[in-house]
Amino acid sequence: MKTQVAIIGAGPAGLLLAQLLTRSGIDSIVIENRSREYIENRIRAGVIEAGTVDILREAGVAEGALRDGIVHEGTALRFEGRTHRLDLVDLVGRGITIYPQHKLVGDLVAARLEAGHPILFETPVVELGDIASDEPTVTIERGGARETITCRFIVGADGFHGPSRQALPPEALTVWERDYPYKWLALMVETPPPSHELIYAAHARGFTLMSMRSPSVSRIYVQVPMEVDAEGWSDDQVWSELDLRLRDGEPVPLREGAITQRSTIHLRSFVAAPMRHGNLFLAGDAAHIVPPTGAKGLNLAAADVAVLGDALKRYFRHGDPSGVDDYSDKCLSRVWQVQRFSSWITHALHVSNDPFDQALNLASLRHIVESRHAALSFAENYTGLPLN
Ligand code: RFL
Ligand code: PHB
Repeated sequence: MKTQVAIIGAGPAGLLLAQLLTRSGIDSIVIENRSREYIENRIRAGVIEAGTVDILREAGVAEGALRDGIVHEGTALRFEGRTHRLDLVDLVGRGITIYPQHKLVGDLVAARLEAGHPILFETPVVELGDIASDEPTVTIERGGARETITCRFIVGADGFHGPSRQALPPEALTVWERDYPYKWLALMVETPPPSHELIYAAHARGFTLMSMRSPSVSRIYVQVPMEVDAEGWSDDQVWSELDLRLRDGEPVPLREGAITQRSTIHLRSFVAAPMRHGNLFLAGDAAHIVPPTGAKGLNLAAADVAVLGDALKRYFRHGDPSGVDDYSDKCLSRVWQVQRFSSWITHALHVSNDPFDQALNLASLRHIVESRHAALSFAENYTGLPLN
């Protein structure tokens, strides 16, 4: 098989890039380890930035998000028993949209298949070859046999655990990592969200995030001790803990409902640079991870591929290599801004064992609700920094 761009991974990064390339008349093959059913049901992110909606629009795949997405003009920070609403639209002229990542993945898969372009599902990439050459290769495994795809560029959009980053010589890569001493229990709950917008609640017992997937389904993240696994707390324990965290001062009116899905999330920051080596590009979680507190992972993946899509268009259509040469630096400068925000908001909302740090955390939350300048900075980052 031969193509212009071999894309490893049918997550948001790989599928959106493929769509942008198709719109520019560039041929690609998307290779995905998992089944279509699996990726269309994998529960992950829920918040998309206004800038990400613009990228979806440009790619011709915004219909679902515009039709079924829930637009939020504000968001709330809760601490010391009070819920403080921040009017994002008033502050920076844009809000955020709640649209489940797996639905977006479904939209992208449908758009690609309807246009007659293939996705090789249930096909693991087992090797990347000749990445320094102008004809790099991707080896896949199908039906027990190995096949090779030859291309001009490989894009590793295969997430944090994929093989692409590992294909770089170790000496070519610099890695920055931080594991946070925090763990979340992520729940899908059949209960109406207690507020029509999100609530980020800091409490001495731990952090809680009240998000949603629809008017009748809440997505709730509860900070739990590191040793608690997905089934570690009974439903009763979950509800009594939520009650303790949300009832003091001005209580959050949360009704109990059936917990239909549980998982746990470790909070981590990670950056690998550069995001290009030879003719292999890394995009999305393959190159960077942010703790989910700031709702940025999916949006960073979309920003990467918007830059890469444009760069590849200039390369293939006009023979101009400047975009592909700038790709890594351009993305990384924004990635570090997003790391800064995600790391800061993670610290600010979680309880620290160090009393001095804990007092600083409360001071930074108070600063946001007391100073319009601080609120503006929060809103600018939370709703998404510009691409350029
Ligand atoms: P993905 O989505 O992990 O996709 C990578 C794909 O590559 C495939 N793959 C392979 N394919 C072929 N051969 C191989 N050898 C392969 N190895 C792997 C995988 O099967 C997979 O399909 O990476 P991508 O595209 O970079 O997208 C990144 C986002 O998925 C991620 O950043 C977000 O989900 C993070 N995130 C959030 N981001 C937001 O912007 N807003 C949010 O509200 C938000 N909430 C979240 C989140 C992540 C969460 N979890 C579970 C980590 C909430 C959660 C709970
Ligand atoms: C989600 O709904 O999954 C979500 C919302 C806000 C965040 C993180 C995740 O900050």
